[in-house]
Amino acid sequence: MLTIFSEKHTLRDAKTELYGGELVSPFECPVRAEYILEQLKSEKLGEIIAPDEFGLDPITRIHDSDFLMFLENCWSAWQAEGFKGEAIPTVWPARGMQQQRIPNHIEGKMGYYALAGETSISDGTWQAARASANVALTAQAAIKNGANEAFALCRPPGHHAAGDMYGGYCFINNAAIAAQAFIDQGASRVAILDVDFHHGNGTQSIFYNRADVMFCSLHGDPKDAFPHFLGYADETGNGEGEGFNYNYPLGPGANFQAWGTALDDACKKIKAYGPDALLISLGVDTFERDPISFFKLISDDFTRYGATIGALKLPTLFIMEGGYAVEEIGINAVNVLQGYEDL
Ligand code: SP5
Ligand code: ZN
Repeated sequence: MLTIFSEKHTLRDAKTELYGGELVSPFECPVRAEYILEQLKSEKLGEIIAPDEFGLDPITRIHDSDFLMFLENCWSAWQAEGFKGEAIPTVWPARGMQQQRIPNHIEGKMGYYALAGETSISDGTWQAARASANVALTAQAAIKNGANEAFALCRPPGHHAAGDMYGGYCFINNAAIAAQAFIDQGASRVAILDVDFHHGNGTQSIFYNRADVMFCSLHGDPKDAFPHFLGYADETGNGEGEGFNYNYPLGPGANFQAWGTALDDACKKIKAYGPDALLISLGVDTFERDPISFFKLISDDFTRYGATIGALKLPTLFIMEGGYAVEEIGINAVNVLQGYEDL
């Protein structure tokens, strides 16, 4: 399997995450990508290439330009205030407050564009997020040009980022941009299967009104898990998009039996939809020893479900999302790819 990887991921190297009332070293850290890369090499999965530069056009198909300008300028505006720490929001447009007016002050802008406060913005975040989008777009182009599958080793991840919101360690929605690129190049239907532990709220909201991109997500029940405010089973799409969004929320302790049953159902929906391409938002934070999640998948389960995805026999683009048990992240991610290939 062809892998796309950019060394520029290291530019995303925040020092702080707001967790349990403390500023801790971020779970989403550079070594994650290095462990995956090492495992790809030692398992000889195939060629690993650097991304091409696609510019902002495919990104603005998904994200608002004021949001992108905010991401680009946030760190310098924050520094200009004389703040000593990394940029984190402290105020939000909560119930009963103005939802549409974008403040001038950086502290107001942070709250306007942030969906969560754990994710600090710091020097290099924008550059790394741009590179991550290029990784996804290069993998998309490879499939468009005839490859049957590709692995976009994206970092930072993307599935929590909406058209005008960042958070959950995500800034630019790599999967959404790649899906849109398929559509813009003539695909009639694209399916996105999100197997990250967390609900892909950004991807869902981007395509919620559309029938040309189906979204299916297996995740920790939002009653109990981040992002808490989206991902319920009764969110089934809106307008033309009605019937093209499927959520499978699962409770604490879900093992492969429960998770795999949900996966089988999602795969049935995808098969019936008959997409031209399948995107997998590949988070391996479903692992039993993930430090911030509560599913109980073991490493062999990742191989098993890779084969289930492979059985769909669709052109498949794997896009890396979460996974924070860093020592095992390479094994678990590559197990999915090998399960897919060895079918
Ligand atoms: C891409 C991705 O996986 N993003 C996840 C972002 C989650 N950030 C908030 C984590 C809060 C976790 N609370 C866990 C409590 C564990 N006891
Ligand atoms: Zn996740």
